[in-house]
Amino acid sequence: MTPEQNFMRKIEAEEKIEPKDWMPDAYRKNLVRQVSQHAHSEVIGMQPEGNWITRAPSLRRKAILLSKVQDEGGHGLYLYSACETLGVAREELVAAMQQGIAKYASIFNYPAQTWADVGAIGWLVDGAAIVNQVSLQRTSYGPYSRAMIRICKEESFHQRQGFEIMLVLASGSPEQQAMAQDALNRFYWPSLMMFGPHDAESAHSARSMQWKIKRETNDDLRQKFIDQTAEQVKVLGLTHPDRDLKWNAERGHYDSGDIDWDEFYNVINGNGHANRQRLAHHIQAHEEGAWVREAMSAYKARRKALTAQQAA
Ligand code: BYC
Repeated sequence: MTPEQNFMRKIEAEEKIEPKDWMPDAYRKNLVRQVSQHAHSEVIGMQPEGNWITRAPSLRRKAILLSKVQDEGGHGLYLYSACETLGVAREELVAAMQQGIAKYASIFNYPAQTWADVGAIGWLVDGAAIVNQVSLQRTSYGPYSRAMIRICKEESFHQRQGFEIMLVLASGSPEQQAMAQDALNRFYWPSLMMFGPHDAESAHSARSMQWKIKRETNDDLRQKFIDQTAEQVKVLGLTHPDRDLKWNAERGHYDSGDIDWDEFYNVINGNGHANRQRLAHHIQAHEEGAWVREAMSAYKARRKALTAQQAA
């Protein structure tokens, strides 16, 4: 059996591919692309909500938000580590993102303007992320799959805290209800875009499905999210932003209106509301953190020298 045949045998038998296993170059490259972009999304995704930590309306809300934003940073770190097992250095990955070569999820280029936006992000953005990530728990690459299992546990808490913020606002004063409705209106469509272009337009899907990097297509996952969100909007008593949303008994799913793909491509090509600000902020934080990385390297070198001295 050739290494390629053995690789495909494992994929078909639902065995995980591990870092030291043989894998086609294109599989490795595609994984580095997806996993690193996933990591960048987690880290850049800290910014819209992070901006609200000092303005959260109560101590309880502040503690929860602080912890949620830290979780996202942790997700980024697991994912960078998973990506490094494919033979790339974290510095390279971060540089590609900072230079605008590697993408991150388009949703994080939308600003969080009100406290209700923090609720909508937890509910819809983490909600969309979970739908996708639950299926990625079964991805064929072992380290990515294991990172997803842990991340999903934390994301479900994030989604619930967001929904609870929305529930409180939606059953509050007329001003609070209007704020919740406005956040839903602005975040609903960009959340649908998180699943990527339609399957027919998706450059990587066919290959990724064949290699079981992706387990469900962009459109199938988006449909799951549309269906679950339609019911949640009813619970909140808000008006659904999609006027064309209609239950289709034959399909057993909701039919929905068209997504504005021009907006999607405009945002992923760097022209969203906050693209420049997000990257500038990341670069600044990265530069300010240089001394931590230097101190860690110096400490590691000292430990190594000490161990060598003791062994001599
Ligand atoms: N935004 O061939 P396609 C979180 C790009 S964060 C930007 O369908 P693929 C959270 C795509 O990369 C969790 N770009 O690609 C954090 C490709 O460009 P390149 C985020 C997008 O990879 C903080 C091109 O369009 N989750 O939960 O097969 C606070 C063609 O697309 C987007 C993940 O990252 C987009 N929305 O499928 C709160 C999930 N969509 O690379 C919450 C992991 C597409 O050729 N990623 N593009 O330059 C995936 O599952 C897949 O990569 C995607 C896209 C479904 C996103």
